[in-house]
Amino acid sequence: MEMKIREIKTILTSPGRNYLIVKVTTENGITGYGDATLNGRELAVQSVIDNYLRDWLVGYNADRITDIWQMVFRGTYWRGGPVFMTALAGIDMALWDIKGKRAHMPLYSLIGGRCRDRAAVYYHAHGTKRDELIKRAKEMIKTGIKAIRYSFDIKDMHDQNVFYRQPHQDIKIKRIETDAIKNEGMWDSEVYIKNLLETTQELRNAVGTSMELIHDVHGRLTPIQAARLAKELEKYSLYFLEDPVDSNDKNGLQLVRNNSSTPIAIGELFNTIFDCEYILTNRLVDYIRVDISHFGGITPVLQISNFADVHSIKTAFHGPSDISPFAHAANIHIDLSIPNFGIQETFETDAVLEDVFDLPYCYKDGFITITDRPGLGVGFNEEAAQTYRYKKRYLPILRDDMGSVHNW
Ligand code: KDG
Ligand code: MG
Repeated sequence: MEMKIREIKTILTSPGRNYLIVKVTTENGITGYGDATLNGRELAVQSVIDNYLRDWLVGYNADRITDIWQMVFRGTYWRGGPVFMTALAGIDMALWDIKGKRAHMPLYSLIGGRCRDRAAVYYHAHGTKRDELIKRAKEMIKTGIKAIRYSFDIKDMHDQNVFYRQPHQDIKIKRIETDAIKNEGMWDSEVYIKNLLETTQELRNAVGTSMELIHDVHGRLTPIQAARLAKELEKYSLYFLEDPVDSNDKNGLQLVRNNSSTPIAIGELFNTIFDCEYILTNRLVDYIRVDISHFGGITPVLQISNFADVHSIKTAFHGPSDISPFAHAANIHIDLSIPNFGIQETFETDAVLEDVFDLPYCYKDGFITITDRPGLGVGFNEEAAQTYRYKKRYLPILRDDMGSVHNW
């Protein structure tokens, strides 16, 4: 069923934080939207779409999603990389949105139909002090939340007060630069490991077994440090430990695996199926958590989910606040329709987001469901989006006590 692409447009908006949205319109006026947000590199992705993909893809048949995906990925020789794959993801999601709108079907129906009624989610819980984190976790249990990713500011990083921060949270950080959008923090892995073990013990004692606990190391440890940590954490029964080592270090991951039974999740930095292949075939992880916007979109995420299933590995797709509701909705449609879904990462939605996006999903008792609106099901108010102006912002940098740059 031929239906040509008439227009491809990018929209930058910042309701609470920056998002890059792709809008694809067909010759008969059907519009589809996708997420092409890459935190800190939004303008680079926008340039790939506006200066390269747009003129090329206009005139192609919007129905042929796999062919367009193959053409852009395989056909262009210089494949991969986060900027390019995020641009491709934005287009891919918009084309699936169009297909759903044409068929009058939600995405989950198009890709095989529901396997389940609702999907389990985990939220972020952060405390600038340990008792704040524990208080927060207890409050979350009362609201029905059943799983959290916990993080905290680390004290005593060389006696320099609060240094460490999660980049997506507005907490105090030492500013080395005067420019408000460039931040540097200090990192000491041994201080971190000690703080993490103490915090995990207190948190587990406080919440008992009524809450699943997840921690994200962000690849900041050496393989031997990560192996020691994963082993020590066994007694607290984490749901999973995320990115214990640099995700490119497959042998490092193997060392962690050989030394501990703490479940492992990895994947948000991967951009192609080839980045995951060794890890999945060798069963080095229990959960694959690729990011739909940085992995090329719905088409390759379905492929990697099937590939993981063959190896008895479940999914836990990346779902932080720095990807837009189009990506979150796409995640949820997939969560509901693949056999090997594990858990979905999410965050507490800022009300300002709903000035721009009409969300089709809703959270209840630690689970998420989605409406049966066609396509991705997300409403987008373009006029409102224009009023939230893009603000340039860099991701922070970590240094050790010698001043050397540490893994992010
Ligand atoms: O932009 C960086 C974030 O996406 C990342 O810090 C979030 O690690 C993350 C997670 O697991 O959600
Ligand atoms: Mg992570």
